Amino acid sequence: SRPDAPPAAVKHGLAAAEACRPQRPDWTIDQGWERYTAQEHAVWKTLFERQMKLLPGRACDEFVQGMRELPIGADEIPDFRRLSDALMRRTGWQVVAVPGLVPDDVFFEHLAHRRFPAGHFIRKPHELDYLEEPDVFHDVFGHVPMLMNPVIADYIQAYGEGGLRAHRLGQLTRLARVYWYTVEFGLLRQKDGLRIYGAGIASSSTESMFALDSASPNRIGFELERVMRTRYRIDDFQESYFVIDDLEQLLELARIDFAPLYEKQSGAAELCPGDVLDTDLVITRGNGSWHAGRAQG
Ligand code: HBI
Ligand code: FE
Repeated sequence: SRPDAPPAAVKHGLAAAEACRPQRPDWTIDQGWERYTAQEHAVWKTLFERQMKLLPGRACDEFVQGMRELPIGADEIPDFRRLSDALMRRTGWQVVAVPGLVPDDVFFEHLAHRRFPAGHFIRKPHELDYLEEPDVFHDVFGHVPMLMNPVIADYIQAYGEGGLRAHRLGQLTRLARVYWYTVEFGLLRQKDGLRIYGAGIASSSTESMFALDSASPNRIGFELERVMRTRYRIDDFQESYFVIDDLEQLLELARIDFAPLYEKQSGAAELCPGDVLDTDLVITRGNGSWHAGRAQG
């Protein structure tokens, strides 16, 4: 498994972004909606239609509901001003444009103020399934529908506040894992089976099939301290997904003071992404076939 260094993509992203100085201290830029080309709108359409075919029966009800109530469609990259109007009315969130990955403290500062930083660019036609930095499809299609839900809206704001504290305590690695295994790659148990709520899954056609249908990954009941110890992969599908029973579970999470947990865990062993423990609430034990056949990152 990979060492728990900061994700290569994050480092890369910051190096690239630093080359072109941010114009504003909060790293926001204008989306420049009028400047998108027909080809860029067409990439959006390809991605949008592909996901909308896959997500019925896979995405959780809250995701589908949020999508339905937003000005997001197949024909064009959404305009952040219109998204913000709809979000503001519902949950008080806004979408602001950024050039790509932004520094952790800048990211958290936005979330703590209910501003979701979204990449303004869209991936190229030849890299539909490959992303080094979050683009407008990942950020808008994956994240914004969930921000229409009041519970997620509060949870992500709390994550921003917790992120600022964790940053000061030097505990970002542990907090980032909680974000990764919930907001990005979380699964939710619904009455009719497991569903996707994580944006990293919902915005990826291959991973939305893999996460739910493959025999390879583990699916394990979410436990905070377990997840805080678990490394994650940024270069491939996840080896384990963590399942919550309802979104309210995230609200409880948002109320927890993490500082004593960081203290308590300072000596605890780190876990590899594919580890399964005797104490885990295993829903499906994966056979690991996908990652066994691939070079480790
Ligand atoms: N910047 N634009 C953007 N989007 C992210 O998801 C993001 C970021 N900067 C830092 C970051 N995520 C993560 O490293 C934190 O959640 C820890
Ligand atoms: Fe994301």
